Amino acid sequence: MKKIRTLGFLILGVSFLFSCTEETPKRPNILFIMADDHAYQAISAYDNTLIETPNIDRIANDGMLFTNACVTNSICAPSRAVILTGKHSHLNGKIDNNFPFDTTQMTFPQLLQANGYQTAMFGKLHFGNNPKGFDEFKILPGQGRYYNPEFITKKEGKKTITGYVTDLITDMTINWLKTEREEDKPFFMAYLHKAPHREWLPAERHYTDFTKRTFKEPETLFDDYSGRGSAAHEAEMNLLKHMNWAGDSKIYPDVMDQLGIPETAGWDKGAFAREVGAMNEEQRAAWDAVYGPMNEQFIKDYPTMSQQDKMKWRYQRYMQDYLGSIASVDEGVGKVLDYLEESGLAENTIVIYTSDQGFYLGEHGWFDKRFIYNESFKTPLLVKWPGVIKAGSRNTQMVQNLDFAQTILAAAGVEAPADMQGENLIPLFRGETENFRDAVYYHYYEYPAVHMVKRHYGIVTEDFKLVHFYYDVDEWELYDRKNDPKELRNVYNDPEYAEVVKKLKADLSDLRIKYKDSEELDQHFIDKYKEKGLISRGGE
Ligand code: SGN
Ligand code: CA
Repeated sequence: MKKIRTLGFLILGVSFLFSCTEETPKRPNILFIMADDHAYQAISAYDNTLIETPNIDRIANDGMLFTNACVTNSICAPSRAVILTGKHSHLNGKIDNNFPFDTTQMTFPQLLQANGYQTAMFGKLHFGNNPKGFDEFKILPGQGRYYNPEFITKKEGKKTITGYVTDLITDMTINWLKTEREEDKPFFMAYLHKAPHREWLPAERHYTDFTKRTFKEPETLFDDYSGRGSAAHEAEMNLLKHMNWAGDSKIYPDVMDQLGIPETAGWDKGAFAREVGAMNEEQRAAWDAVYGPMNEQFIKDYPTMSQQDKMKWRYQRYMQDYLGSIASVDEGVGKVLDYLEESGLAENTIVIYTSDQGFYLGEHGWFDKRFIYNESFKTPLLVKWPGVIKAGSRNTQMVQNLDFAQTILAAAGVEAPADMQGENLIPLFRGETENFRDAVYYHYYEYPAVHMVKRHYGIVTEDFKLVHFYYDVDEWELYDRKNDPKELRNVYNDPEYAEVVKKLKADLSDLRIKYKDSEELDQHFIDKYKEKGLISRGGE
């Protein structure tokens, strides 16, 4: 009798197991695509004034475009640390590009791997140490190079590979999907582009087309920062004053000498030598064939150019190379999406496209990022998940890169550690928009450092942005996002906004408590910074 009962239970158990596997959908693959410094203004799904990105747009056409996605700390390595740990910078400790990432922390890829996912990472990580939780990786050391870059590989040590970085990363990604993917496991792939990070070198096939184009100037190109505090005035991100002539605008060092143009920064010509100097003879000849005539023209024009002409010229040169380097990112994304479709993987693969932060494309006369102001605070986010996200949908809520870890873990059916601080975005994917946060917290630290953007933290709601700049100043700014979308008027001292300031200060204080940030921690990171004697150039 006992035996029969046991057998009965066994059969029941086995059939239950089978019915489970029949009904439970296969766990989704996850393709996480991130470009470095890719502004939403340079993705046509957001705005096609500057460039068409038909392939990146496919993700939004087949899925969801987030129009209010933002970061918690607008700079490269800290953003990546927030993404991997699901914790704000003050808790994961990677407050800027210099402090090392504490690798004893739990990151979501480790959890995916431990729960049966096959994991791979190709491209730019920028941590100073190797990623944990990956079966395979090939990453660039630090910032990496555009031409003939070196890679740190998990299995073959360091390798220098001939070619153009964006295309190499794309090839590695597709190659892994084709030849190394294990059919019986879901995968997590981190496909991470260096482009369009400074010094913005396009692929050869885009030189001619992009250097001929003229781009629409932003309305605030000649911003004088009146109506704002000392942080905007003192930032060193101006296209005319702070962009390198050789390294960024690609004026040959000897042409600078001939025209008597001094280096902008101590590494101006050095950056040119590092990037353009890494080309082989053939690549260099192709580059010179286009950038040589551009230099010739500049020699003729420069002596009669006004300051305003120079600013306009700088903007066009910047956009030609920045957007030119995005063209190959878009092509690469297209190839990977095509492969997913051809192989039948697309149906059960979540595709996420984002950047480590936003970027200024001449707005306020700037390049670079760091500020809580819109162009650097916001980040692109496009997500496709067949069967879950309705094609062509849009979400306007305040989602953050802080939310990625928990969202990805939830999609994989893996429980997120209780100390992660983000939100699971899957209800938003399904179109359920109730009970989601209505304010986000932001904190930037890397100061004094390259670009000289002061330390600040703040709260952002759909309607307002309240910011506190500290360390060597004690200044507050308030922006009315609805009535002043370009953020040109600090209304902090305007009596009409006194109530708003009072309420937002209280909310900001609550957010600091909620996320476990504090004045003691602000001071702790200042002390650590001073101890190290850091004046950073951004983690070379
Ligand atoms: C380098 C760049 C900076 C940039 C930092 C950080 N200068 O230092 O413009 O802000 O990287 O960028 S460069 O002349 O050396 O290119 S980040 O994306 O890695 O945070
Ligand atoms: Ca970046």
